Amino acid sequence: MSLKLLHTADLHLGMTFRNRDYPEEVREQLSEARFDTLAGLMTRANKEQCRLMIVAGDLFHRSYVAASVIKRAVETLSRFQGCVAILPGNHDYYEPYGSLWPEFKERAPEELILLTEKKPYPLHDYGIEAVLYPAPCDAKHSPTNRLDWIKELIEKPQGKWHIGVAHGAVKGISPDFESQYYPMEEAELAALNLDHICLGHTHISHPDQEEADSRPFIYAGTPEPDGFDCRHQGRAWITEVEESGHSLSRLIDTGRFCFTEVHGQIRNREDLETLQRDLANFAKTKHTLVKLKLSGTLPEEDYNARFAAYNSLREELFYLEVDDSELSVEITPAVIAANYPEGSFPYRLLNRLAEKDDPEALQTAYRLVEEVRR
Ligand SMILES: [Mn+2]
Repeated sequence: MSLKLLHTADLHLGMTFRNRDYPEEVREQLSEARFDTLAGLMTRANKEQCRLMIVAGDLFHRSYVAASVIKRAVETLSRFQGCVAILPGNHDYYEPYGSLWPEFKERAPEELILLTEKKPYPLHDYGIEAVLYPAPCDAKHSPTNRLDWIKELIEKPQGKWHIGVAHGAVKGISPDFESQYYPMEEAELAALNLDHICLGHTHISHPDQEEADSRPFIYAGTPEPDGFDCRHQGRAWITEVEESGHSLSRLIDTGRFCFTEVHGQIRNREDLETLQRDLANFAKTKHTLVKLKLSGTLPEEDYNARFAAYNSLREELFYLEVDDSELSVEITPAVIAANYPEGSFPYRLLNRLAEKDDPEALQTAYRLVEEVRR
């Protein structure tokens, strides 16, 4: 019999999304989605008949969260029919005298196992012939990882499968410029000689492919995207470890919201309309948050009406942010005459460029003139 498990991490329950100027309602829904996604993971894991679920850190966004958040997390995780092993990450790190994990433990049934100590956790009592080897975080930052105790272990306990669980940055995969996120090396992880290692921390799954065949370690990525630097649609792994120790993992889609950045090069009203249509179509299938960057030019009338176009698009999308600092009005002799006194320097300069039929130079000159005027 093989061991089938669901591997997730970085749920960040209790995240409030104050890092950006979102409307309150958007914030609430983004924050709520993280619970829905967790519930969806339970349903999926039950349907797939997984026996184990591993949360490789940052189940919570902070090491202090509201009691209601802890309560909901415990309730949701308890829906899983197997056992759930939860590692404290660097956001929800373990402090023996902190309130988070003791409160969690108090509410949790025994099928929810907290991996707070640096010791092997045999799962025989839960009917699983596996042993877990956790590297729990004990602070927000650390220049060293918590794998040492596994390296120093003289003898592993009896078990069919030996599985590591760690949270932090693997060099070359998860960015960590100041070496403060429990840095780990690929070779170091491979040398632990475990059948499989479930990692958390970076919000992007690794390897970046649908299936992973007997990798020493894999990163879960977040199951629910949390910002514009997270372009996937929410992911988790279902891993099957065979009797031989050979493992096969496949990525599953798990998220609700989708963050995307779009660059639109506009020359006329049709371009803007096409862009609007494309975005609206895209939004039909997903709850979409869009950062739209526009550049180019629009005829004066359309340029002046652009806010109405943004607003109608805003109705189609869950959230829209527009940066049109590089979009400008199309300069024509009529626009020049309306904006500058006849015979003035800008009037003469812009008209001369308009006659030369060099729209790019004309637009640049217009932008410079306007900058000086401000
Ligand atoms: Mn983290």
